[in-house]
Amino acid sequence: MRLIESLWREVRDLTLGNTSSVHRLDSPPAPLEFLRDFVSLNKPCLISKAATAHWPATALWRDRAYLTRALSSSSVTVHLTPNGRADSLAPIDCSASSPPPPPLCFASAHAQRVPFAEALEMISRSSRESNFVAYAQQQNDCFRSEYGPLARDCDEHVPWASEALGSLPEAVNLWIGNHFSETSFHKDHYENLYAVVTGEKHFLLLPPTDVHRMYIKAYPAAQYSYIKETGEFKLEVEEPIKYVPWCSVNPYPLPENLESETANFPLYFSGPKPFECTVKAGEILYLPSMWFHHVRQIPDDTGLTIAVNYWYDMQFDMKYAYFNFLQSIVYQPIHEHTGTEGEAEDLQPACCCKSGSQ
Ligand SMILES: O=C(O)CCC(=O)C(=O)O
Repeated sequence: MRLIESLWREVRDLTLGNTSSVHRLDSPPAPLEFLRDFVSLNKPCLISKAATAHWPATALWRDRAYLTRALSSSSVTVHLTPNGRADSLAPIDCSASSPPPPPLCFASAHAQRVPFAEALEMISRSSRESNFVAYAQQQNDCFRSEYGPLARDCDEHVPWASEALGSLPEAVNLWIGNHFSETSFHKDHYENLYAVVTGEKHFLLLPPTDVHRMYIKAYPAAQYSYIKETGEFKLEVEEPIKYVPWCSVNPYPLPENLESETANFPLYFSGPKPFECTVKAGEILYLPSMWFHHVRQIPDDTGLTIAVNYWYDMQFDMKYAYFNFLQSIVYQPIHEHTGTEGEAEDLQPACCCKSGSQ
């Protein structure tokens, strides 16, 4: 068994389990249980609707009239992209039609602050036919600032998590999207309590020990700008060039790209299946720090998926140091670059250090 593959298996055998499902809890855990069985093991869990049964939001936020009334004098930030993939890889030059494929960049969405009612309209209008997809996904504690009037509809923090982690959340964010908004694979340096309020979110999860399966590479940072008059997007690489380390894997390639994607990213496509978790309205996912996650959403009959997440500071402890060390090791099975099947190369120290959020 190759060295890194045996690490992936061992982590599943010892802690995470060998199925692709996430451990479910019927009621919120006691703080000690949460700390002992999940946080210290860096293991996700999904907590049933009992976790948010007392939140007014679970009933009120299905009503758009309520939301627009509550936020009638608020303006909020929406992120616009041509395809719903904000903070994601995109071809630098979309006009190139023949091989080889154009190089990729890390594209940030066009961010725009608009009155809440307009934001909701833009999100609802987002479709394959519209010329943009809008996603409210500002990650700067926006729930307590831009969406302040809604804060009373949810808990200010997750009490059993705050007690277990010994702190209050560093940031609380609100997410409003529809079918077309998608978040690409990445990881965060936070303990994340992710509550879906309306609709559903589908998470693909990989533990930090599977880092090599994500093919993290440095991509030039680029920025979309949306030109309202023409309804077109411009994607420009930032000057001076700045590199962002980002995961290269798209877990849902188009059928015509499946062969090339599986050939380019064999460690992802032929390794253990990622953990999969659909978080339904009212449920809370504990997404441990440094886990890679990819997120899609299924709106409810009002056409929206709304979620609130609580980011708690993680401990920069020995586990963090081990994961960083693991990530710094270059690992590529020989057949990836010689075309021959066979044993993986020995682990080699990386020749350069990666930096940034990945
Ligand atoms: O809901 C999403 O689209 C992404 C959530 C996420 O990446 C996070 O909470 O860290």
